[in-house]
Amino acid sequence: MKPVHRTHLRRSNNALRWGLDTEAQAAYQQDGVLIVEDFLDAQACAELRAQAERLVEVLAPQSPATVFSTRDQRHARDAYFESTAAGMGVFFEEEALDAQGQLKVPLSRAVNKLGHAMHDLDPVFQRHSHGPRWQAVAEGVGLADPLLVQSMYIFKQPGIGGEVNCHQDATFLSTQPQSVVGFWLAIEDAHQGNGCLGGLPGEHAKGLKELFRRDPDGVLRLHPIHPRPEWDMQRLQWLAVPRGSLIVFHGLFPHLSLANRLAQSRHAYTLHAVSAGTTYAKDNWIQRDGPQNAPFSGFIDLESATRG
Ligand SMILES: O=C(O)CCC(=O)C(=O)O
Repeated sequence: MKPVHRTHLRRSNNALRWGLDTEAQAAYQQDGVLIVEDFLDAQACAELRAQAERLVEVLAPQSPATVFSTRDQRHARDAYFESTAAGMGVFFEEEALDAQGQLKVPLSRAVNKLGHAMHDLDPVFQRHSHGPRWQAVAEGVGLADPLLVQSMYIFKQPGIGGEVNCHQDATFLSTQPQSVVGFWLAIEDAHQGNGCLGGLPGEHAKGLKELFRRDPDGVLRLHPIHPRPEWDMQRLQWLAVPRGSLIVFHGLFPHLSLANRLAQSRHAYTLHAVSAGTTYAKDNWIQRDGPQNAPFSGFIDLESATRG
């Protein structure tokens, strides 16, 4: 089995623009996944990490103990979860709370993730989520007109960082035609021991398995798609990457991560973008149509707007 392709962003001949070379672009089309090493430098990773830790301190006291688990859908019924579609909130690890919802571990070790609009609402996350390098990767994988829909900072805490079941991101963000792309940035070295990402190269070609959407009664539910694709788990590859690497994957790329049972965390920052040229589903859980919500930003339009 050919390992997932690894590449670096390169300057074009006139050195004005960043880009992915044609081999990397072809590998992404074939596998639905690509690793871009040295995408973000150590300083930027440290800034994101420090800001995530500050946000936990600020946001945790206002939040109900909201546990996120892809194994069940409790979070879907939770008003707090929904309020973070265009806001920011903290979600706790299942194993961090006792039956009464009290923390069993220090707060800094208890949070599963932050979500879902730090890229628009927090200045540090905003700065590191936009710019020509992001745009170059998006264009290289065929997303010329990206709109950023959500961001998550995932802590994968030492000892208790929970498992993420095999899923496709197009399940949670639907466009016609399908256009979602996931950008997964390693804030720390990620390897099999601390729960790195794993995925099934090539299996994105089999189509979508499930759709998470708002039903007419207003409730978010998972619906199976027919015919239901069967994934070949023999194709599973663990995507161990050093800090600063970006794993970019197609919305239909099946991926997962195992629990982190080591004493070492595995922080990651993820962004999901869709094409502005597609129809964004009205029953997606994230909507920005309220009068108080800013529209989705692109990787570079926000940057040019703030530069004036
Ligand atoms: O970081 C992880 O463990 C899982 C992340 C993920 O599934 C995603 O970004 O879509």
